[in-house]
Amino acid sequence: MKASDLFIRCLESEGVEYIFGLPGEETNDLMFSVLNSQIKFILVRHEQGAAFMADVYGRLTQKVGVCLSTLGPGATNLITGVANANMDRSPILAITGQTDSSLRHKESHQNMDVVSMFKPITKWRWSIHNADVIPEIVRRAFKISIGEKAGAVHLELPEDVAKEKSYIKPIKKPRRTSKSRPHNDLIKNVVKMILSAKMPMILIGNGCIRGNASSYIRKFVERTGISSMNTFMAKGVISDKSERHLQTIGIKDADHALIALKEADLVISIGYDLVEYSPKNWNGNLDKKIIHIDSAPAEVETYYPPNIEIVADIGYTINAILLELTEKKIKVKKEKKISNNSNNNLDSTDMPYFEMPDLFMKVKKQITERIEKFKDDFGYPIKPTKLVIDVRNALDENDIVISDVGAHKLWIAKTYETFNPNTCLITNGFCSMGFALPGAIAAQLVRPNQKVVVMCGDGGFLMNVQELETAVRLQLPIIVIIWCDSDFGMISLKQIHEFGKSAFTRFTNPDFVTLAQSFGAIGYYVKTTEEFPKILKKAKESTSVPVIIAIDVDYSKNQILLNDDFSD
Ligand SMILES: Cc1ncc(C[n+]2csc(CCOP(=O)(O)OP(=O)(O)O)c2C)c(N)n1
Repeated sequence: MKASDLFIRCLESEGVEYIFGLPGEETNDLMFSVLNSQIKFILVRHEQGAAFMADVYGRLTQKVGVCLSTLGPGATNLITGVANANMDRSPILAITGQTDSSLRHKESHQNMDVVSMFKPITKWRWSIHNADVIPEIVRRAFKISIGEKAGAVHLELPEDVAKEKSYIKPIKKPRRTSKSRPHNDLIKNVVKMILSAKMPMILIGNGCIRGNASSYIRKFVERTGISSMNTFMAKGVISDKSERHLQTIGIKDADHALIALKEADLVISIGYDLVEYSPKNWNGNLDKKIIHIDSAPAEVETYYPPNIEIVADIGYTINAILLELTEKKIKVKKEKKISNNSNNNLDSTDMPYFEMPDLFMKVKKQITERIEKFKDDFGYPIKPTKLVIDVRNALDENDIVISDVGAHKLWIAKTYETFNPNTCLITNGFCSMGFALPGAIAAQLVRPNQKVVVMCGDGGFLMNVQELETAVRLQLPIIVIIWCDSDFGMISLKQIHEFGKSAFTRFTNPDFVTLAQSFGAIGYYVKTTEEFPKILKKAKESTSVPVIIAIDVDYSKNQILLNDDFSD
């Protein structure tokens, strides 16, 4: 078999459905191998878009998303998206072409050491030197990418190697792999710590989404009464409707949830990635006990010294803790009868049950008040929380919102109520602007029956606006809501906070309606707040055409994102 065919057969055997990419001369053998395969090639208009699409594909499917570019400039264009996926723990494979091996050692057209460029932004990378090793290398790449913590891998296939012949067959991936179970002694110690805590708090991170642990954690919270909160990238693991859930934490000094977390004496962190939110913010005095539960060991960090570290499957671990708590039949706090609608045989009345502390109740109330404060405010430009609540009301629980990066992201993280995992996607590790529009294309491909809504700033929208053509070509009815302020709002906010004025952040916008139309999309510029829900309703009716909705946003209260006393 020709090496490029073998490479694509190997991807098929890994279950790859899509390759997002933009070809060059050096990838042409691969392109014709894809043409003869089951894999769909999604042509993009900039390689960065391809990497963001692979990233969101990886987040939603928990399979490796694949993106492709040519050598040199194509590869460097991929880099931002690959770094984003890697830091946000999304499994992706980046494939790049390369010049003929006989030219590699000397100055030659577009020849650069791409593998070295990908070193700091991938878990593993390799240049394939002969056809016979392709099955091993591809299998290895997929195994490393999906292994916890998931991330990016990179493979380079030089032009001449792609034309070689090989008799080697693809290596089959295992049908199932075992998950590690926690050690019993550690579980006993965890239970002792929980039982002696006065104000325990569960801190939920993105590892719970990757580990499909939502149902276990919901059961745990319901049975024990322990309050919880999540990071930006773990929205929906616990429903924001849960009365003990203090929703989203992640703003440095100004965070409702932080007020509560600072008072907790025990933090049970589950699938928490430090890249999202530094523990210094909540454990600056080093006064917390910490139980670390994750599928990977804890990062070494001064402000995050776990008393107990359990490295095992999150679901198994939570179940084991619940079982141990039940077996102890210790009634520590005032016991309550609590609903038992889950599927194991635990007797809920035997569980120790934590009453919600007054402070946590107060914080939950303030969070709800904040979300709803402007729900009937029809001032224009629209208030950020009004915009968010209108979008929430327009969507079903399983529809997907994808946020770009900027001040709008903080508003969305803090106030977009999320009820299920992977229904509000935020990039919060690498935080690259321009993520949301390409990401929505991948989301709509894998979730054709859910509405997919992008919320982005007017800055971030134009960073990957070219992918609107991809969305139109693929007939994807994504909705893009552009928060307009003619400013890199997040940056001017920080500048004004520190320097008293802003510099080099203002710009002018194109006419978003004609821009949308020129791509073949539908465009609206919402000019009154009353109109917004009506336009959203109309936008939802589109079944095959992307809809762009631009709306002016009142950013005058953005400073509360930095020094929030929550009275405003
Ligand atoms: C690719 C990239 N460039 C720069 C930044 C730094 N940055 C973070 S937020 C921001 C401003 C975003 O502006 P806009 O998209 O208009 O959203 P807003 O803050 O106004 O809501 C910038 C420049 C970044 N995160 N990513």
